[in-house]
Amino acid sequence: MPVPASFNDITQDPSLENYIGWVWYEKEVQLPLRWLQDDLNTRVVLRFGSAHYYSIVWVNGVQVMEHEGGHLPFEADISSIIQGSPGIPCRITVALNNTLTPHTLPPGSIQYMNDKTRYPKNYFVQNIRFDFFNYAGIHRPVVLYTTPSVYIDDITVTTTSSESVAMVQYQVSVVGSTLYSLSLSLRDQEGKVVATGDGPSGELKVLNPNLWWPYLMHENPGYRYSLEVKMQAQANGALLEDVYTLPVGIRTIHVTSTQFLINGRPFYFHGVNKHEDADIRGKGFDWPLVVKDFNLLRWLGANSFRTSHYPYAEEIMDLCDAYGIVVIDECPGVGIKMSESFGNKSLQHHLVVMEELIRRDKNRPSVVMWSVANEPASELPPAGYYFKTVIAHTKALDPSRPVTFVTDANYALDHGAPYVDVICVNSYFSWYHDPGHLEVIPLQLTTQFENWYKTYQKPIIQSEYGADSVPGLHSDPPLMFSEEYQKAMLREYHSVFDKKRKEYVIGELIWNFADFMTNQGTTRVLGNKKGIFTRQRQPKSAAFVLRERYWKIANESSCLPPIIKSHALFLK
Ligand code: BDP
Repeated sequence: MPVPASFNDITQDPSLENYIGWVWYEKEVQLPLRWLQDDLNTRVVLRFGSAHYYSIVWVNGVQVMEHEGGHLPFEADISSIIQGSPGIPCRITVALNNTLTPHTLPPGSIQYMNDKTRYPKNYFVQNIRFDFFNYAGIHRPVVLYTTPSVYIDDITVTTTSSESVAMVQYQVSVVGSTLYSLSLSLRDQEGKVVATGDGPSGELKVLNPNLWWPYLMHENPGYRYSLEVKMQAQANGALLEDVYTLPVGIRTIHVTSTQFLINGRPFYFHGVNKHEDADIRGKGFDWPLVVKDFNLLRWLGANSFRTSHYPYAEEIMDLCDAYGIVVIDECPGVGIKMSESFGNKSLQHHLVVMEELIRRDKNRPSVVMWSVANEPASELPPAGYYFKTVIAHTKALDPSRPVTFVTDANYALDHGAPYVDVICVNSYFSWYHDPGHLEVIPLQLTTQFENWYKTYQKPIIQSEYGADSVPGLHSDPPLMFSEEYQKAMLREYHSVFDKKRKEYVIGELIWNFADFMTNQGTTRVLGNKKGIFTRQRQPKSAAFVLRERYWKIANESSCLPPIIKSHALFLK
């Protein structure tokens, strides 16, 4: 089985496609001798970018870690197992289980079909309350890396700025000894040192800072300084040195009752929702696909996306930082519909997942808001305490960013909305409601916005809207599933956005960037077809409508410099 990849679509075996339960991976690697015997001050770490969902890992038969949940990294120090026996290969064994329970994220449940007249013995299905295909496997790269035995474990950076001066606050944690020294230097993109510091926490002052700006808001978006953190320590009679270089974007975020401000300027999200999904590889990380998607985002004039409905690969996030693509970073809290999923066990796990996500992405300038869930049953009474707690925990971990969750509940019944900073609302007028009736959109969408704003006086993002279209299917007048219908639906939504973005609507994210695989069902024709690109990343007619709109919005803002309409991807 290739890694990284989902296992589901790789073989010709139909039972693997929908397999639920344990799968095993195993690989032997030969480690460099110097890791094993020459230098016992070397710490060897085994790291998984992500695996779905519950993982147990052994090295040479010794269990080294277990981890609950996909989409986020986990790692273990394996030095004590491999050191001292040079010459023996390092055997890595992984057991993965993709069974979901009411307390996992996302939640799910196993249902045994006991009617012997209709189902074979022990027949069961896994019920899930989200539509994307539940791919499983080792989805992201697995690496072995080393640090000294005293090492930099974590760095936290936050920034504040005015026009002429910025402050970079840092905190560094070192593990392995209390006797160490730390020195820091911040370099600009020319390599010039602009500030220096020392010690585990402090502040760096940057005069005339180059701010991190979103794509299409500045001629040089995604500006990042390099923060070099150097640690020195004495251990076992040796001088140990660990150096980590962290890209740092200087930018500020503020939310008012009507605006989302980046560096003090109003930011309008004109972007997409995505999925990690492609033919054959499923959710497996794939560089060519990732870079193709960034080219398409730039072509489209999209300045943002939401990581619907789970954290995306770190490599994707790195590109967002570098190109200035603004991210609403969503945890895997999708399909939280059962009342058991609002209990203490689920809540505790949700808090841990937010800790893991924030630890991974907290230093990313592209991440401007956390989303703790998508379309939970937030009208259920326990949702109030549940979201109050998850959101308070998220804010305590990261006071620098606003927090939201994405709702499709009725504005008057939503128990989670009082705790969010920005209202993110999904609606499918003329699709799931009043199918075929495009003419209801203006009234229903206007009412939706006005009800939410009247109740909360918070800015609103239309975090999903869309219609399926089968590429190549045409119909005039527009009928559902044709490319014309998808375009007509977009235009109806856009006319309302254009009125309301003058007031308090601060963004629009199409559902979806590309077609994606789903569970089989009577409303899905080889997957969800709401993409403006096909699953193979070819544009449907709707992509051209959106492209014209996004470039128009980007160019109309009077405070912006002339935008260079470059559609090529220049690797920085
Ligand atoms: C929304 C969900 C999204 C689905 C979409 C759809 O948030 O995950 O794919 O509906 O049905 O409710 O297309």
